[in-house]
Amino acid sequence: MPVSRRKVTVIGAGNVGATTAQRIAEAGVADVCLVDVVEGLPQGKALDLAEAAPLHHHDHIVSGTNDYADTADSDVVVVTAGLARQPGMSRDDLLIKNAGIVRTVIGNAVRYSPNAILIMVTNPLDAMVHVALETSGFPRERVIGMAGVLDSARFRTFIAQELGVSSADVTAFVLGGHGDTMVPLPRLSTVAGIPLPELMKADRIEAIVQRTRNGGAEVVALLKSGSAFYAPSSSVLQMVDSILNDRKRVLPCAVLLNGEYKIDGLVVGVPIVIGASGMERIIEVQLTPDEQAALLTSSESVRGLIDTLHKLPA
Ligand code: TXD
Repeated sequence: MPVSRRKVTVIGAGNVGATTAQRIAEAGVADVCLVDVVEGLPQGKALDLAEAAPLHHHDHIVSGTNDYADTADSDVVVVTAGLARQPGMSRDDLLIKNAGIVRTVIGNAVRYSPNAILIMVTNPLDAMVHVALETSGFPRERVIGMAGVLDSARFRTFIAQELGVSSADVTAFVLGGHGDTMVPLPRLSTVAGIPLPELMKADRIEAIVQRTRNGGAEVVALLKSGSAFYAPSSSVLQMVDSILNDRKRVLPCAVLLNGEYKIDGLVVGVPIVIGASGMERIIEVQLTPDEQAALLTSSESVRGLIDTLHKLPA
């Protein structure tokens, strides 16, 4: 009986991309094709990862390329390609440069993998999901942004550290955009089912929420150059694993809303059921007026970025 091997293409062989490739192969989830514009970089990292296979007891093929023909028939395409913000570069400059990169890589990738599920990682995340939706023409079910899994992992880590409990018993509910405008919902976050406000004072919760919002910047400040990649790549792995093994995990992901949460036509982080067909369902919960207002503010910041992009020639 022919065995069909599952294939994930990871575009961008930098910190997040290469570590994602490592995690996917070493978790035994799929073969990985690593792509970059820089010649030799994806090939070198893929060779190094392939040589680790005997030590990790997996048989997955890890390959590296600059040619999209090699990415053909991928089940999932993860996009990490992009620039980091350089000194003197505004957020808008970064937005415009990365939008150009994302348009190019998505155009190339979907030509060879028209049925793939796209997972976007490049920042500014929510705006890049819009660019990927427009460029690919894919339905919203197959274009999903990674941010909420990372934000909620950070939130869970800080809650567990504060309470001295296992992070495995902590669940965190996070809505909205990535970073500054993220909307954590402490009343729906729990420790072994116990609502967080019953275990922690409001001022400590607020301090942890702020630390979570600032989670990316905290790592950048310590590293001095480059940004977080271990927890981001673990977050991508969770999403890829839920898709390829049809686990139907309930994970916070950035998807296009068509009226859910009273938001229409914007990409926002919400809890979704993620499985073999991508985003299978959006889970809507009743929000308090304050929570709803915070979510709308978060989504409006995404609208600002989209408006900037649409004012430019494509
Ligand atoms: O939560 C999240 N979504 C994020 C997002 C968490 C962490 C990192 N986040 C963003 O992911 C970050 O702000 C960047 O926009 C991306 C990638 O971060 P990474 O840390 O991996 O950046 P690197 O190490 O600079 O890698 C980027 C690679 C690099 O090798 C470039 O040569 C490549 O992207 N690149 C390209 N590859 C293919 N095609 C094109 N056009 C291209 N341009 C650059």
